[in-house]
Amino acid sequence: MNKIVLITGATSGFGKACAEKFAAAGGYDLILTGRRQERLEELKRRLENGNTRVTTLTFDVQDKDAVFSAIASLPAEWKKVDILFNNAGLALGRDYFDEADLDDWETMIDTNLKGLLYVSRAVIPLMVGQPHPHIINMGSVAGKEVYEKGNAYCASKFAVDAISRSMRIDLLRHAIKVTAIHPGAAETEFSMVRFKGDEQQARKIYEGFIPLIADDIADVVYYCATLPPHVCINDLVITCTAQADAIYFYRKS
Ligand code: NDP
Ligand code: 8X3
Repeated sequence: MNKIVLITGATSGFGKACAEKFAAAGGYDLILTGRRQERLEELKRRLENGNTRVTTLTFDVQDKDAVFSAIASLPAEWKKVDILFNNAGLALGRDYFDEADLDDWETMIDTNLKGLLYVSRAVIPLMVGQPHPHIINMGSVAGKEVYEKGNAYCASKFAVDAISRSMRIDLLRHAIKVTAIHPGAAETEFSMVRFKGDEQQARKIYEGFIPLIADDIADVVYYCATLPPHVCINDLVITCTAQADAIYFYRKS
């Protein structure tokens, strides 16, 4: 029987690449979620086949009621989740602490921190009792070290680190594996979102080095998710070779 994987933020970047990876591997049915419904529908059309069933849920992870009612609306045959990939998230702005936009801060905290809490609380009851349940949380190198102008984004990812560690302890009694993955710079829509559509600023982030791509992260998520049941990667930091930590890059001019 196929395992059921629920992916938040499946419309782009890491989440989309993971959906493609699990579908290509076979043996998984996918619950794909995000706000952009047309993208979810396109993915469903593309990935669904004789071996992989796909269902979609459109909701904003910031909206507690929407999260809980979307999960509650799943038909009975989808109410057994084996793998939860808490991936939805974003950065908004890159400004000095004393100049940053308060709305940007609210959105990052509401999405990266509170959204992850809401989705987890809504989905964990569907995981308890599954043979080998696994939660994979998307952190960041920004959740391991702070960098200049990272302020609230870093704080939201430090929180993901703390939540992951706390989940690992509190969910021991349900034998739920908890893995946190912390990537460095990866070229997705992330920087376009962070810089609010400013292509030039977004492109500059990846200038002079080869960044990670979404498929690199999908490979790592898949690897973590397919280890033997008694093996759990707790915490995994991954950067491209040109990045040493959250701050140091080697850029070719
Ligand atoms: P993308 O912008 O390409 O994808 C972000 C995904 O998150 C989209 O599918 C988006 O879907 C979803 N999302 C954002 N806000 C919400 C919301 N309020 N409700 C529901 N879904 C939401 O970025 P990445 O793939 O790069 O980012 C994925 C995760 O990885 C994020 O948590 C990010 O912080 C983290 N990360 C990214 C790194 C990078 O360099 N790219 C490095 C380290 C971590 P939609 O807009 O349709 O709702
Ligand atoms: C995204 C990576 O370095 O832009 O989490 O914070 S970074």
